[in-house]
Amino acid sequence: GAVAAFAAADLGASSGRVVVGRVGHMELALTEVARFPNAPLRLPDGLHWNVPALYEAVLAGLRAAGPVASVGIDTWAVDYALLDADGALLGLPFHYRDTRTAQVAPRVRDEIGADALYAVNGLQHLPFNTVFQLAAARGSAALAAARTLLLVPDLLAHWLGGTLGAETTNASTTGLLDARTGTWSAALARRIGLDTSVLPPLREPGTPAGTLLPHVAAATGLPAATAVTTVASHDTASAVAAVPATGPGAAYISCGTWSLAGLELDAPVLTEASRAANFTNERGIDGTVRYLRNIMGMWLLEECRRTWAAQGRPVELPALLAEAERAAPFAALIDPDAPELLAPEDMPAAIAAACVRTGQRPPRSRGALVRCVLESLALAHRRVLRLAAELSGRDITRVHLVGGGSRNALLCQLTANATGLPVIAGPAEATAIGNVLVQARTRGLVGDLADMRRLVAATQELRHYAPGGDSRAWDAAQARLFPRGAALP
Ligand code: LFR
Repeated sequence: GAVAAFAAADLGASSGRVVVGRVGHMELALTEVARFPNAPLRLPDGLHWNVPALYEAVLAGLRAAGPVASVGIDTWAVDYALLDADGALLGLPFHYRDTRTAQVAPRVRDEIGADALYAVNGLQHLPFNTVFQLAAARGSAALAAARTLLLVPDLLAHWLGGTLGAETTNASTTGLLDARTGTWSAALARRIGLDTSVLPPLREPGTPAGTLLPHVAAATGLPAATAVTTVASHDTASAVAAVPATGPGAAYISCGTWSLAGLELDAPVLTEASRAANFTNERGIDGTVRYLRNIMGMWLLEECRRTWAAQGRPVELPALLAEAERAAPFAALIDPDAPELLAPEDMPAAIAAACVRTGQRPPRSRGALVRCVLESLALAHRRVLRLAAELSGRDITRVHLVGGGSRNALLCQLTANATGLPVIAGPAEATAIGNVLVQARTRGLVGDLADMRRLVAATQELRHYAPGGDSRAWDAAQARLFPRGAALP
């Protein structure tokens, strides 16, 4: 049968990679050809993404990839670039962890009305949603000069293939997309003073986005006829597309920098209860809804390691996890979503302070601290999945944990124990796989979403974790950490 190769450029908040995926009948094989760091850049006006450096790394990755039928780009969500009337980049995009939106977001939410906002965009309130970033930028010179707003993967696709568009899964994270119709909400854009003409036409995953510009072909050694394909450009949407779920009852946790825990639905849930529980309705491929909540995720652990390394006390992950496994259970628990953990200078100190603030003794070793983080994440997974089931009226019988966190056996087991559900871990590279499969589908190499998932299930190595441990101890821990249940902090 036919086999073809596709390049997926997948950029996460801390690293990027270029992966080549070969897809054929019952065949899906991935090779990572490049991996590079994505370090935020602090400039006098705030925290930014170094997008030219990322673009350069993508070009180098494509050179290493060799001949492919097409290229697809996905990245984290919400962050945007502005282009002026000449198509030139108006400064580096802000990083979503920049603190300038902290005051603006609640103000804008209250001005518009939290319920009015949710009724239109169906989004979890996060201070960095694009709508709040744009409200913070209101009146700025860059916004005044802007003719086009591009989300980060759309910017990179523009630089590769020359086309302009807003891919829908990622556009759904801006807060400016109507959750029911899937079209830009001009009314909401005007509410924050945004000239709606900067919003590019929407485009669906699986649609063409041109072919490589001549200088891109020259820089990568690829033929100029190589296609650029619009994929599910929000990394989480690509990851969810590659969840190897077959049949009903499956929930997912896309676990990387963030843990995105929830369900795939046919229609958004826009009820008051859903809003109060701060659930998001993001768009998936083929008109699906990603009904989920952001949980702070492996960021907590990675930031601890970064801080320790900067203090001259680096520690390898396997050693750290082994220590955490030996540490006493339920010694200290934190709410992973506490706002002060979004971007602290010193994560171990911030976690210790969170323990003190809640009347607990801070962990006294690194292993104990990591145990606290992982148990707290497992409890947050449990709470969010139970809420998702309740708010959507769906039953959950098993949990698919995909992304880099699926390599963390302790986190997988703790999540199984906390939820009382079997956890099926993997693939770790779900995002790149989802990116590749959407490209393969446009070439007819794989069928619908269910076919894509069957292919992942049949070809990728998955690990199963049965729930164990003392379920009453988890119930008690849950009551201790989240005494108000679904209520917001
Ligand atoms: C995960 C992710 C989340 C989004 C966050 C910020 O990588 O894309 O889905 O909420 O990053 O963009």
